[in-house]
Amino acid sequence: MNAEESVHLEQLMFVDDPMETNEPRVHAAWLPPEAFRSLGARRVLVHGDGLLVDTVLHEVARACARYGGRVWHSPSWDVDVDLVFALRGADELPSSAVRAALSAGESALAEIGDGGSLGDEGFLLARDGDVTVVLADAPAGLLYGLFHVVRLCAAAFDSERPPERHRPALRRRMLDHWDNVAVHPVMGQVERGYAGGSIFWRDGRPCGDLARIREYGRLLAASGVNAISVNNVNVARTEALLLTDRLGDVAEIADVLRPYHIRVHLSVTFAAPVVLGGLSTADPLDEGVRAWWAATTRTVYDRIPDFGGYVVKADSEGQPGPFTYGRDHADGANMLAEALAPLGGVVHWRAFVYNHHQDWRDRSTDRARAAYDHFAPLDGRFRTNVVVQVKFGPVDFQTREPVSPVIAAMPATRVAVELQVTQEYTGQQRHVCHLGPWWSEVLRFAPWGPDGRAVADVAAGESGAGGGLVAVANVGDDLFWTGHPLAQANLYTFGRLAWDPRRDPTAVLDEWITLTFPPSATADPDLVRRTLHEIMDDSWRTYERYTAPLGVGFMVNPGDHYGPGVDGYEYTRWGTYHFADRDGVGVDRTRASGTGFTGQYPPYWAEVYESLETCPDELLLFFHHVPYGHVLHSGSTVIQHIYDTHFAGVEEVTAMRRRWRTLNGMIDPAVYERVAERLDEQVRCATEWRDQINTYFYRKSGVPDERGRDIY
Ligand code: GCW
Repeated sequence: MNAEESVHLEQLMFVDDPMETNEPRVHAAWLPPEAFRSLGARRVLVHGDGLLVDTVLHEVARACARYGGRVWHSPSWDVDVDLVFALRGADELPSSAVRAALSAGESALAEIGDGGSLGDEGFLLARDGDVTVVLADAPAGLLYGLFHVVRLCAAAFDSERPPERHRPALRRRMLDHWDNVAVHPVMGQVERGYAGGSIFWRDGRPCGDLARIREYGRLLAASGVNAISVNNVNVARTEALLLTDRLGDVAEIADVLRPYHIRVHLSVTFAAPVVLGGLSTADPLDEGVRAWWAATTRTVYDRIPDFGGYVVKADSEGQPGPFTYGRDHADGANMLAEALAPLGGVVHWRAFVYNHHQDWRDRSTDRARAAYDHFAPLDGRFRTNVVVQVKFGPVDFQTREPVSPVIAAMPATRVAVELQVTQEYTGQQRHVCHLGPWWSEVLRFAPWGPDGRAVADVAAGESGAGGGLVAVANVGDDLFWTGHPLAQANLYTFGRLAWDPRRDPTAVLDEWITLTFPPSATADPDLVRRTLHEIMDDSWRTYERYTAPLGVGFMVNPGDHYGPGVDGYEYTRWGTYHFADRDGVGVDRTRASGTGFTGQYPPYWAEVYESLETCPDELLLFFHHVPYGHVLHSGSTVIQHIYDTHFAGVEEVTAMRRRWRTLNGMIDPAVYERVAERLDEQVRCATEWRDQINTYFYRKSGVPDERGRDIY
């Protein structure tokens, strides 16, 4: 070893002591130091160069410093190792042992691969005798390979482990932050945020905690997320400036996230040429407007060369858009796409467009129809770097909705599916509501019928050209990142399902549990694992049971969307109604007698949803208005189902709380206390839901509960 190498090694062994003072003092989520024990006790060689390889090196060095392992970066002498991370195509190493391991990796790849390419982000993990080999074509693959080794713990070093090749199913795996730069008078610092302030912005300025943003990037990389938008899709005056005067603030975030392979995107206002550029119009067909966007976009890329692109909410809920100029969404999106195309960027154009000034007396307007009515006719008109970003359901992130028909209606368009990790309608991170099973159902749904392609296939697109998966983030400056510590699992699960939408959500949850509550640091790991599964696995269905019944949706308090408000939206302009009267409840969306929404689906589902006989119980009231005595496939009547599920839901929440209490003293007391507190609130709120819903429907229908339980 020469002197220079030895200095380098010293640094690698001791850099970044985890106790150093700039370490963010926040909960470690799914990357506690303990999760790195197995890796950190090994002799590790990292081979290759570049920013992301440095990140791998840094991570390994940190783990080794803690757990006694060693790390080398492309050494020029022979070393004995347990684990090799290598970029294919990097220079040959003099070490014969390492050369042998690498060539074993290559042969494993030839055996299981299809010509050997691992892609931009993929990696291979294989065993060669006593050595584990991780190979990648590109540095990002090594980074993802590193976190795979962390997840596997000791299993990564199991000599019997067959070779595995991993590649993300979706190219873009993106989180949208609805964070405001300036505090919004109604929505606050983070719109629909339930985890404190923003990690990016505070009171009109960058919040300045770059260590925390870096830590966030690290967590996201370990889950598989590779893109992020850093401000709310509702873009107000201060936020608009991020595109120009305040671009430096965005660049700073991009610099911090780059080592974790996360590209930064920006939500922009369609009116930017007017509000920022001083032009008299934002007409997308105006030459001056196009030139303004082109020049502005070039400036963005000068500053942030790997900038991802724009996110746009246009002509929706009061945001400006092309309608003002008599243009359509394709005109608007294509103009931005034209500015971004030469620089490699995309525009995520949201399809969440509907009339939010509806008259509740008007039964012909149906909010569920709106996105399809606006966008399906535009299929084929969008440029290739436009991604139409569609909420997974036709209404608005409800606990239960059918899948949006737009997803199947735009074969000539790149479509991204948008999920909501922030729990706006699913308990606002005060309730345990693990959304993995719900997202998995959505991603596996086959819009053309059971034998056809799934939603995940549309998001993936032909040879990876789809729009990907996007979700609204649930993170804030809270100590636990997500307010409710168990809501971290939703964030983790989003990333993992975006990487592989076919994964079993229970297995993903299990992975999260192992990382977050490492067995080696837990008194009774089996009990902890079992209890968390009992509490979380079915918690989305539990939440569904005590809230709006049978897919009818909403019934929340207007404004903040928390807690029961059965008629809260019934006579408002927002277009979300249930139409309950003394005889029945539900929205008739059939072609035969209703709004015709069922006709927006391809034939298979159009028929299934149209007919009372075949419509699935859980969506019955989304598609049909039925009498309270209507008998469900389950054999129960609608009214009895409402009573039964609401009583059951509260019992389940009470059981969750009881189970949680058995973990007292077994896990981090701060986590224990925070969850315990939130479960008290969940029991209170679920009880309120149960009693308000049951009482409402009992008073409307006059039908008593068969089992004579308390209804008021
Ligand atoms: O669900 C609704 C929210 C709005 C949000 C909107 C959207 C950012 O209540 O707060 O605005 O969706 O998706 O644009």
